[in-house]
Amino acid sequence: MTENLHRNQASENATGAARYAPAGGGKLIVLTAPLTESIDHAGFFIQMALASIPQWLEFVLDKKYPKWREVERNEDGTARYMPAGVRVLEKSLLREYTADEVVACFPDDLDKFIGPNTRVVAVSTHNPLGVTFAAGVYTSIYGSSKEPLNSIYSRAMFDKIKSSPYSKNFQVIVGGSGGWQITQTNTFAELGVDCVAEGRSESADSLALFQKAIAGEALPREINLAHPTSRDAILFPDKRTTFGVVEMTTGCGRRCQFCVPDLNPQIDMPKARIMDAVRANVRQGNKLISLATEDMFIWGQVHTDTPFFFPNREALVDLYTEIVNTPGVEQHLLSHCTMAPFVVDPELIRQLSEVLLPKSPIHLPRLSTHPQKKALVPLIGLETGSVRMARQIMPSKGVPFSIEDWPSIVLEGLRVANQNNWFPMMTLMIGNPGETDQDTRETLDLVYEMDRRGLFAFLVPSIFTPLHDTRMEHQTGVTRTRQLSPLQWQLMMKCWKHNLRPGQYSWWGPMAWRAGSLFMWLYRLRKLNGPNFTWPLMMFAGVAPERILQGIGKIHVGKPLVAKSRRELIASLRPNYLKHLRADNGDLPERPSRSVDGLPGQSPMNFVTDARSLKVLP
Ligand code: B12
Ligand code: SF4
Repeated sequence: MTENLHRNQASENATGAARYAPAGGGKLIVLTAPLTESIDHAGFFIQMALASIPQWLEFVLDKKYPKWREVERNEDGTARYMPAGVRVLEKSLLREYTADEVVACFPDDLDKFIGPNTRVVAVSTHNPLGVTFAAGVYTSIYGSSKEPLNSIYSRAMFDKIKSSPYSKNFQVIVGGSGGWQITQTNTFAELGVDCVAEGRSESADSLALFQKAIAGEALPREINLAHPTSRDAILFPDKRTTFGVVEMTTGCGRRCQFCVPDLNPQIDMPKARIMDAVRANVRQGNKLISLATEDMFIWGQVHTDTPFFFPNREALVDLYTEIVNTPGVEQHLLSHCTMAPFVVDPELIRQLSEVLLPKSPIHLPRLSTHPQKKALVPLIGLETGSVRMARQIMPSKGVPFSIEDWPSIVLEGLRVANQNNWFPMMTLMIGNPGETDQDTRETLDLVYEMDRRGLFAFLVPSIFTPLHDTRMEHQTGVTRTRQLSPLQWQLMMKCWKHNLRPGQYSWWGPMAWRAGSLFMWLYRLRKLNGPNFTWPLMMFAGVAPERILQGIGKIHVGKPLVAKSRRELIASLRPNYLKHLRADNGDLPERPSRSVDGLPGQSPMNFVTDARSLKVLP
């Protein structure tokens, strides 16, 4: 390595800065991530809030979580926990460099590690500028600035790196799923970033990039790093990660047009390696584990003889049981999944609830029937209630069922979910390219139908964001909240009204919301969001019954939906899918009168009835 040579250069370049030199001259490679993406002690939701609210509302977080900025450090000042992306990158670099050359620290501690010896400062980031979905939208509703808190803290971190007295000696490489935001906004110079790397750090290209930076060679502004194509090539960190994140799968397979993670190969990680990473987290003091995935239900069913959208019940229950029973794991949080598996295998959901509820840190006293009022809150994409729009942007979202049945899949899946104390956080996209008022009306119909049936999910609407590299990258929909139509605003506000339902049992709850929202409207929001916002806000505030607001033509009250039951959805399946359904869930069709697709006529005996007929666990 050319390290010594460069250390000499460093001392020349940094003469004026020598007095700031950290002990030992600093580290060759310093890894970091924004504080707002590294904290984990206040729970998943604080990070989501940080990604969505403007700076002037920071006091709310400070009040609720007065210690949210306090993070834990190891004795040497390095970070005790870091986002999983930093940890995998660290592990990847440790294949080539020594533990003394690579360090991962919080932004506040950068001065302790960046010194004359430093050649690379590598930043991992999820959402540095807050331009992704469900982030910018809420700041633009509530704030004069469009920047969410997350972006303010990321910019402060970049400023700190840029203003380092040793900045001439090192190059700044940014990676992680939010790197594209820097490329797309062309903020390289402003943030002091030399290179944005897209892709995984395990690849040979990634090591070559670091070698180049260490050799002092100019880096490309943008580079694509290959994604491993096999499960064995994925590295698992043996250090503690933020939220105890351990990778479970990559890719998805449902091929939604707007989705970034779906562009990655569909891989499910070996159980043994997941468990090693779980134990490593626990050893280092983490009590919380969460498996990172786009759809937890594909795990154990990737590249098998069964299509991935028929979950491998035994494998999943076994994996989660072992995780939550690992000594030291006190809490477990779900990340992402999809809706159709709730309809495909309700018994899987029941069994997972038994395993997972006792370790869930989430309590929803108004909703849960669990003795301790625990609940499971996975993230699920609802996106739209319009079949026309769903067909266009996510034709396979509901497989094995047809996308024509999307509203029924959502209602039936949510019924199964709620029955088992799962209250998902469901994202919706408003202002998709080509979205008509009729599409918005149909989404409103679905949300009203949820209410009518007493179903509950936390509905998180956001404005369509064309994410880089996706199949919709070059399409534009609504780009600013002021462009939203009255119906789109109504959908946004109806979702939030629905979300407040469980909080409205007290006599004072609805009154407080009414008064608060009217005050906010008078004080700030009517100017910010324009006239289309007025009546949706009045509906949200409950100034008059919705029927009256509809009568005077100001809102659309959702029509009752006739939805298919589980039995009817199953009856509509392609016949060759029926063999993958489990008989213990019921609702299977009786023996069809004739054979289809050359298969013998099905009777319930032909369906999978017990674990012995299933594949070997991964
Ligand atoms: C767990 C998770 C969360 C958790 C925890 C996040 C955390 N800080 O640890 C929570 C729930 C809090 C969360 C919140 C949000 N999330 Co999130 N989250 C994930 C999830 C499921 C896993 C992330 C992960 O740890 N993966 C495992 C690690 C190993 O992967 P990685 O970080 O990508 O790192 C690899 C490479 O990127 C690369 N790499 C990483 N860093 C670096 C650095 C360098 C220098 C190099 C060379 C390479 C490199 O190497 C690593 C592997 O080798 C992903 C989906 C996914 N499967 O990735 C979504 C995802 C990243 N989240 C997303 C979003 C939108 C958000 C929110 C904005 C949502 C919201 N509106 O609230 C917030 C933002 C939070 C914030 N503070 O700003 C999107 C990002 C979309 C995008 N591309 O912009 C994703 C992709 C989900 C999706 N389906 O679209 N999230
Ligand atoms: S279901 Fe979710 S993860 Fe899968 S392709 Fe669609 S949006 Fe992406």
